[in-house]
Amino acid sequence: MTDAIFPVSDEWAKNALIDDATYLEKYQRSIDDPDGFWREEAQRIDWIEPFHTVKDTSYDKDDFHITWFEGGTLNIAANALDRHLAKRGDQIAIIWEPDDPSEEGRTLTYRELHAEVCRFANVLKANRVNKGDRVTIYLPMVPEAAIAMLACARIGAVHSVVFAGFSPDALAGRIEDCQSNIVLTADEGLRGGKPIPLKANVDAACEKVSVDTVIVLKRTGADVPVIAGRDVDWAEAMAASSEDCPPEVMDAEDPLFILYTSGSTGKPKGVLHTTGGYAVWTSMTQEYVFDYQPKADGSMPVYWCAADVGWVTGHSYVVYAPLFNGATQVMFEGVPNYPDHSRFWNVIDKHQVEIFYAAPTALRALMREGDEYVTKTSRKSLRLLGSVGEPINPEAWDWYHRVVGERRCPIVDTWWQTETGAAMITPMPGATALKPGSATRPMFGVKPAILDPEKGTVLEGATQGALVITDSWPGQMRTVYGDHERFFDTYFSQYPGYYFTGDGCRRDEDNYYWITGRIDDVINVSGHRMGTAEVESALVAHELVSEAAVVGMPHDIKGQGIYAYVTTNAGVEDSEELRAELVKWVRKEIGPIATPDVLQFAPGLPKTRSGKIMRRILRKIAENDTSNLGDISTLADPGVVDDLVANRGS
Ligand code: 6R9
Repeated sequence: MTDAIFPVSDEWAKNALIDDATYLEKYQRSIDDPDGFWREEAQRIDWIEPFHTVKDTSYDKDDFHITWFEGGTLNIAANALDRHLAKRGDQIAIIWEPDDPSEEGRTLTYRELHAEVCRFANVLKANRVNKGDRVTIYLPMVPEAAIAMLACARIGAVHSVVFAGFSPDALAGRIEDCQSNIVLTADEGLRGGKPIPLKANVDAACEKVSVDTVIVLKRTGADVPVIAGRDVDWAEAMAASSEDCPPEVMDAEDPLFILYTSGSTGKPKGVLHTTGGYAVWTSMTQEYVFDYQPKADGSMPVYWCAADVGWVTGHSYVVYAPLFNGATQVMFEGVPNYPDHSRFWNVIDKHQVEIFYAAPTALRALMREGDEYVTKTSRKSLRLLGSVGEPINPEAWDWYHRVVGERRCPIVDTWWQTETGAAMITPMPGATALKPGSATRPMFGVKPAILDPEKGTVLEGATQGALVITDSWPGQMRTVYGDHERFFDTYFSQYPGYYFTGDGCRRDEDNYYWITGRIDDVINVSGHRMGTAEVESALVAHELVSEAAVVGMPHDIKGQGIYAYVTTNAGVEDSEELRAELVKWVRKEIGPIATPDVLQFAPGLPKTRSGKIMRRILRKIAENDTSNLGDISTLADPGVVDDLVANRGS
């Protein structure tokens, strides 16, 4: 199965923007002459002032800097909206599909979206938001989430979108870290028919951090308390606001957004992206990866990226790149299994979606329910499928290809990260022969290398090791908000001169790349990153817990699950009640995605004499691979291992 190769079909090779020869030629040029290549690609964006320097970057510690398109000025919202008005004013930009299919959806043309964004930009201004201020967005998947993000970009405010599934504590931490004075939220969210108490969560977060303003959108109409002097009604503010809002002139390197992501140390990092490079990079990748071009009749194919705006995929491939490229896209509020397991495919039929982009975890969950939920729908409109968030196992790839796409739709398995802004290693449908489970070849301008993880030396040819990127690309993150040193330390110190991705990778004889998963202390749960340290610090924050160690474990649906080893305080009785309470505690501290799948009480953890927890052993036990635990002679107390194996949880 893993040796299978799916060549590009004649039809795709003929009609796609990029065929194989073009890919090879363009890729080579992007590496040999980055300045020339990017100068040309940058013309896809409307600049107010042209840039004078394409690229000025160095990963050296003493001269560390990353600058793209210096001297250039632009506005992101104007690129997403204003410039389309003449030609596409009446074209639909967003088709909003609500959680409940019996509820009426909404469509917004480019003209309508532009008007809403301008109006909301004025609402922000009226609430004292200035250029450079941070705006926290805690909204469900409704058009207002995109409107809010674009409104920030229009006035030069920096948005920080917090996934609406995060807990009040996680929200408070993010508000505090970026010193945001304003939160945009809704009364409630709706997912799979269940209300999510967003406003109540914001109120709870605001008991820990104070903000001046909370703008509240009515989504369900639930009765939520209004705090006088702080809370503002979204619709009322919009009604009182003008549609006239000239876009702010932004420098190429002005911040666009902060998005928090988990790393291998405790606190989530505020990944900061800037304006010019991000615009060029996301727009270019969306066009080539999804072959996004007008159809024969001049209309744009309907595109659907099923990611939530709370994640980077929702930033780059729902809000920004599709709008830069004049797309018509579906924005989906719901979940794949509500009202039943056909929902994705019904939405595809309803809106005649041609390009569909989703995460392996959702596909695996649907695959388990049987083919009938798929085969009873038409899906005739589909031409291209995408995958993102984690390695797609060959079984899920095969199902996606054979059952969902009826063998006629290529699958673009796009490897990238919050930090990279957009797709880095990915097929292009007209250019790349596919191998199930491989993200295939690098995007233009991306120079991957594989290093020996221990020695840091470059490994050539078919090999396996740590994946690094050799040079900068325009959409690279620019800093960790408020902690530039942490930016350097996290990504550039381990292997000097390289950007270290944190991922392991194999390269085969055809120079195809196969991502093998994280090699740092990050777990990928359903495509969402969880730092083991984050879950550990939540656990030890409980008064009965003295120590915790968290590792990933294989999980059929989620890809990886969370396995927690917990040592309780002396004298505490380990019980099922306590286990349930600790699981609930983690959900409350971080959010449901951090829910431990297994929580094992451990009287002791395997530690070296210097006190370092040997995670390698804990991983093996979690994976139920206990026949060969490797060398445990350096443990301070090898006896603890027997106990852990004997009491392995499941
Ligand atoms: C876009 C996004 C990044 C991590 C990344 C890697 C994993 C993402 C993947 C993939 C294999 C793919 N990952 N896409 N692994 N194949 N196509 O997911 O960003 O949430 O920051 O996660 O996800 O481990 O390092 P982010």
